[in-house]
Order: sequence, then structure tokens, then C-alpha cells
Amino acid sequence: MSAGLTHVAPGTASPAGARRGTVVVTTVASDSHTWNLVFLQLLVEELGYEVMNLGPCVPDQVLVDACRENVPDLVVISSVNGHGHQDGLRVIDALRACGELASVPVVIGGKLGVAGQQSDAAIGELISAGFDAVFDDASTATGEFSRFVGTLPRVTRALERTEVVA
Ligand code: B12
Repeated sequence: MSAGLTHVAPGTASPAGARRGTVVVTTVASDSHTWNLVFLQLLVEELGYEVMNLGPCVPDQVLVDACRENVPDLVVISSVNGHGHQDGLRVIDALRACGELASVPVVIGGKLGVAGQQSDAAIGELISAGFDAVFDDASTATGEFSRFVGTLPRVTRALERTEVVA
């Protein structure tokens, strides 16, 4: 089993810059749970980002299309029904297959399997497949996720950008 519950791919973190932007919050096609997405939306908004919440049971192609249209600063995939590991592997393949999304940070978290926490091997498989970080279900996951978001290149806050444009 994993000793640390957060697993960040090497080289993902970037030094703080000056701008903030858009985060896509989503789940996978099999998952109908919703409050996890609401929770993440509120958390990410608190961190200063605009959130596009795609809601439950998101087909792979809907996610890919939304990301291609908006090229977000981060994609957050949450799954709690126990199929997240399997679904995640399929979804990350589809996202990474799009040239324009090849380097967009994508993370996954929640209750990803049916046997409790993911093993180190299972987490390694997700990272090798292309996820930048895996936040396996644990009391520390939210804090670690917030710290991860803090390492992203910073873009103008949605509100600041609106004020400038107006
Ligand atoms: C409500 C609920 C449902 C409702 C969902 C309604 C809705 N519209 O959302 C209904 C009845 C539809 C449902 C169905 C099912 N459910 Co259900 N459900 C729950 C329940 C009771 C609460 C979930 C919830 O809303 N929690 C509140 C939110 C805010 O918290 P959360 O989801 O736990 O997310 C937290 C963390 O996981 C974490 N997190 C989540 N994602 C991410 C991502 C990142 C990046 C990070 C950092 C953190 C993070 O942050 C959140 C806040 O701490 C849980 C049990 C429980 N007490 O948790 C089971 C539970 C999630 N369900 C479960 C199961 C098995 C199912 C079904 C398969 C049951 C069945 N046989 O049909 C189906 C699956 C349906 C589907 N297609 O997905 C299991 C999953 C087991 C597993 N993963 O091993 C659970 C854990 C119950 C259990 N103990 O067995 N469910």
C-alpha cells in the first residue's frame, strides 16, 4: 500500500508567475456521484480559478471536446464509485492523444478502486499513463491538492481579467 497518499509526477510543479485561469472539474462516464464535484468546484474557486464543472457521467468525448475548446489550466477528475482507476486510464489516453492537451496538467482523485486505497503500483500506473498527480482518498488529500494547485503557473484571476477587459 502507498505510504504517501499524494503522488506527483516529477517536473510537474512550476514556479509561481502572475496569472490564473480556468479549471475543468469532471468525473468519468460511469460515475453518477455529484457532491464530490460540487466540493471540488467550491475548493478550486476558493483558490482563485474559474471552474467549468462538467457534472456526473461525463462521456470521454464530451470531456475531450470541452478541454479542446477551452484549453484549461488544469483538469481535475474525481471518481468515487470504485471504477476511477480503470476509467481514468482510458480517459487520460484520450486527453493525451490530443496534441493541444498533451501538456495540460491533469489530476485524478477520490475513491479510485473497490478495495480501499490504491497500491503504489496502481498509482504508478496512473502516473505512467499521463496523470500529473493522483490524490487517493485520505484526510490529507484536499490539503495536498490545494498545495499542488498553488504550484501551477499563475494566470490572471477571472475577476481581474474581467475588470481589465471591461
Ligand atoms: C450519495 C451516494 C450515492 C448517490 C449519489 C447521488 C449524487 N447525485 O451524488 C447514489 C445513490 C446515486 C449512489 C450510487 C452508487 N454508489 Co454511492 N455513495 C454515496 C455516498 C453515501 C455519499 C457520497 C457523497 O456525496 N459524499 C460527499 C462528497 C462531498 O464527498 P466524497 O464523494 O466522499 O468526496 C470526498 C473525497 O473522496 C475527496 N475527493 C473526491 N474526489 C476527489 C478528487 C480530488 C482531486 C481530490 C483532491 C479529492 C477528491 O474529496 C471529497 C471531500 O472530502 C457514499 C458513501 C459515503 N458516505 O461517502 C457512497 C459511495 C461513494 N457509493 C458507492 C457505491 C459502490 C455506489 C454504487 C456502485 C452502488 C450500486 N451498487 O449501485 C452506485 C454507483 C453509481 C454510479 N454510476 O456511479 C461506494 C463506493 C465504494 C468504493 N469506491 O469502493 C460508496 C463509498 C459507499 C460505500 N461505502 O460502499 N451513491
